[in-house]
Amino acid sequence: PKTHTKCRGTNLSYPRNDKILRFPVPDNKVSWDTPYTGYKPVDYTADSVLSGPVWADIDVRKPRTPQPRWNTVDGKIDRQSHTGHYVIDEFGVPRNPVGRTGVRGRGCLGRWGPNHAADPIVTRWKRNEKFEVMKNTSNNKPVLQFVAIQRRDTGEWAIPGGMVDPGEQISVTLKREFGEEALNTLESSKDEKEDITRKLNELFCRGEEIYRGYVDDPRNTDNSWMETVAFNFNDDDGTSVGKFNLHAGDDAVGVKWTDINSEIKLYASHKNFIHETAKRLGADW
Ligand code: RP5
Ligand code: MG
Ligand code: MG
Repeated sequence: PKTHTKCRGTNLSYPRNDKILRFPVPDNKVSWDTPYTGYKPVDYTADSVLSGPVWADIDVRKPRTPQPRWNTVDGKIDRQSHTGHYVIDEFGVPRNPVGRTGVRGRGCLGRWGPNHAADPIVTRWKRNEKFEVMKNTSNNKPVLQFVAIQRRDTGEWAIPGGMVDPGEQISVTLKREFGEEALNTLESSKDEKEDITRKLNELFCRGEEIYRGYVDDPRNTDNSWMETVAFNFNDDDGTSVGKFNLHAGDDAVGVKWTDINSEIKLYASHKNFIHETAKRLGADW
């Protein structure tokens, strides 16, 4: 993307900490190529990150700290960006490839540089009581629905995506996060889990890649940002996902089949991924 909007703004507070306000970055000052004299982003890394959980890096800006291997696979951690080679800035940390955000440090993200996620876009055609596919009467295009979750952190509706664990295959992350957030597998019994795994394997074996790259996520900073790989799994004849019992789990507080159209409001840049999915499947928008 050429710019981002959800991770900058005047008087915009940082997620999960409303005391941290982003330094304003006007549209024409996003690019690092444009000088911005007086640019003083706040330096913020959340306590939850500084306390050293397994999913976070150490503060590499401290002197005599071993440095990660940027722009490559560093042990099990993928520090490559889908956007290409990123720059290491004057503080020795990665620079956001899209531009300024008004915050430096890591905010509440664990990794310096790209933080990799995967987004499963699970879709079906909207059907009436007679199981007929419903159409938008003005253009005769079929209406698509997708499984959306409501995020605990911002309350916004979103694709049930999540972070790729170090060394984890994307295909595994997609299934795992869908299971955790939309089917609550973290709290289901062993039998239920086996049943869900079987059905998920069926549906998730045929997916279409929709997007791979930077996400305009409200947590992004000048030095840490979200990237994702989004895949669409469409239950074309309505016989597979329809059987699932949706049940919000983990960081999701709600889950539902959501009609897709241009009015939809979603977290981060998820609307773009949903639009792309609708286009590919020839659905109403
Ligand atoms: C977004 O954050 C990604 O597109 C993905 O949906 C999500 C991953 O973060 P968590 O859901 O784990 O917070 O940028
Ligand atoms: Mg999750
Ligand atoms: Mg998630």
